[in-house]
Amino acid sequence: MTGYLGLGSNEGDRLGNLRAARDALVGGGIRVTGSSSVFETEPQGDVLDQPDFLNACLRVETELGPEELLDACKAVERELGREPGGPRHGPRPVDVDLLLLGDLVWSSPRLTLPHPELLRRRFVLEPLLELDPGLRLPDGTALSDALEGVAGQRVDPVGSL
Ligand code: PH2
Ligand code: MG
Ligand code: MG
Repeated sequence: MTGYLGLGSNEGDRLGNLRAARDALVGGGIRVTGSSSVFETEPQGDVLDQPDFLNACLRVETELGPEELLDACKAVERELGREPGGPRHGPRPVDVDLLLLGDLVWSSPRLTLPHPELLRRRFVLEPLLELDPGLRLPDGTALSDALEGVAGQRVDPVGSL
């Protein structure tokens, strides 16, 4: 199945952290088939007073189920030095979010698919649309239709992953 992951970092060597996360994801049933550009982005969410993020997205191919893929993302976060239980939405060396997995609609205590914030965050829409301009949610919503509503969020391409 094809999945999409969001990478984010706003602590330490931000670009190095994103690259290390991509490298660490490979293997264990995950193949990376696409990497977006890297974008410098202003913080969104509950904590606005924190450093700018670097964000990027990956397209992956996997036979893992959603909870197993989430486990793999969390393992990479821990491997790269993120302490579990930090403030929600606060600064982090690396954040690996599962955004979409095929046409799966999923809701469990630890995982909601598609990612509930996806259409409200320009820092995931821009890299996802760069990877696949025609990408749609399982319900048919085109991601490109959401861009207009988030145009005010600062997201600047800064290079390649
Ligand atoms: N991640 C958050 C909260 N806010 N803002 C930006 N720009 N980029 C992020 O990756 C991000 C955020 C929680 O995971
Ligand atoms: Mg996140
Ligand atoms: Mg996360």
